[in-house]
Amino acid sequence: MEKKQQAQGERWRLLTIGPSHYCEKARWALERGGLSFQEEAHLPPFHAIVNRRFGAGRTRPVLVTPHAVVDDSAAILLFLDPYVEPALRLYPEAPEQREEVIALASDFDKRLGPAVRRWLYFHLLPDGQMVGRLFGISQDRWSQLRWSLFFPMMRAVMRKAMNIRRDKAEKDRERVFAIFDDVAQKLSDGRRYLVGDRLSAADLTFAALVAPAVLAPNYGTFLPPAQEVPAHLRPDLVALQEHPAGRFVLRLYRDERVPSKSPQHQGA
Ligand SMILES: N[C@@H](CCC(=O)N[C@@H](CS)C(=O)NCC(=O)O)C(=O)O
Repeated sequence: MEKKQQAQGERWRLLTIGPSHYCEKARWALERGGLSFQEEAHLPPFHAIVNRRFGAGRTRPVLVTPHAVVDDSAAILLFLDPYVEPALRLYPEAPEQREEVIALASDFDKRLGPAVRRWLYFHLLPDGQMVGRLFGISQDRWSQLRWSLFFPMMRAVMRKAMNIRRDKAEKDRERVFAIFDDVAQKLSDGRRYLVGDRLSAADLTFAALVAPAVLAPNYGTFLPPAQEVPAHLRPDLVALQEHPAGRFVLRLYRDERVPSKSPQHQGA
């Protein structure tokens, strides 16, 4: 594969919605690859205005470099690979393995990411304080006051955009558990990674997308300790942590996810 180099002093920006697990995918890949970037987080719905300025679609993450604006997490991982030293690349050279990695990651993106998100937000959105912490809102009085005025509007936008309802959340929960079972089945032959013998985009995508549901230490933004999660949600999160697929994710977060150094900028 071709080799590209990030020029010294070149400005790369990762536009995020702080706690988003799709943004965590991109952040993890950038940090793992040793690439230099600045993260800029915005609250929804303001993120969409900034995206438009860069000609990007509606969602985050968006990677802005002097060479390209890349506005999808899977496309970002593919874009980054040539900039990363070969031993740390996320896509195997062998065509068959590469295809398998792309197919698995794409399935997680389509079916797992939205399910985890809607299920967790259904349970977390009632607690404005908790959501404020997830979004990195400062604890000072003025920030908290502004947040308490703004949050109801943001919550309404999120509920509508993601169609967050109890019946959907229950189906999402079932889907998350079913995909955990599928992944555990794959790992049951003792393999250390989903494809091949080192971390690939399939592992990273699965791990990042479920990290908030297993409260993975080393996640790039704040996740609450288990005892602060709503009591009725806790047993499910503990069950996922103890599930073989959950233990796999916690292992990857422990061994493969260097703690995030990216400074958080919470824009309006
Ligand atoms: N396929 C996209 C999905 C990303 C996505 O859904 N991002 C969410 C945050 S978790 C988002 O930006 N939502 C705001 C919106 O849709 O306006 C990717 O992988 O980057």
